[in-house]
Amino acid sequence: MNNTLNKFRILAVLAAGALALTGCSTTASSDGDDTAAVESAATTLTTSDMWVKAVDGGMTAAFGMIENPTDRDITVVSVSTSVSDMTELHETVENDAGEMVMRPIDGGFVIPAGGSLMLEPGGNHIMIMGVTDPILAGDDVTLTLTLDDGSTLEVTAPAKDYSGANENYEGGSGTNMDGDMDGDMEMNE
Ligand SMILES: [Cu+2]
Repeated sequence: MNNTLNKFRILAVLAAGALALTGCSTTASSDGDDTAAVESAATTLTTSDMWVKAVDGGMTAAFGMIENPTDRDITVVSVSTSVSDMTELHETVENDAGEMVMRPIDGGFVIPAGGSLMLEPGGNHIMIMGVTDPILAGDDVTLTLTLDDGSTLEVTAPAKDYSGANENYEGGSGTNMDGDMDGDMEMNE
């Protein structure tokens, strides 16, 4: 009987603890001057070495490092930019023919808890399409990352000249997406 009683006491303590936690977070989010307020994902993620490939028009991409120091995964669900209203989150995968192709990634970019995600040519990247005004090396491009908790993170990414990052779009059969690409942005290599 003693054992049963102890078990009950432990459960009661655990339940009280859970209630205390719930109460605490409720207070934090409804009480603006609570210094222990829950932080949004946007205030905890850090980015470094963000850049955009300079381009005359058409398609380009943004790259860089995103780090997540928190103890939970954070997902980038979408990105908007100052240079286009057409963006996608892309991964690069090998297709059935053994070619590396890029395509929208299911579920967005997951930045693992305590880890990082590298966006780089030939890998994951932020695809920017339908660029109408030239993006020149040295221009600052604003990227706004929307995260899975609804918070947004604004990042400034300078443009630079880069001759790579000419991946084929999956299912594109080698044709230009908008017929408006110059020689620097051929889809076929
Ligand atoms: Cu892409």
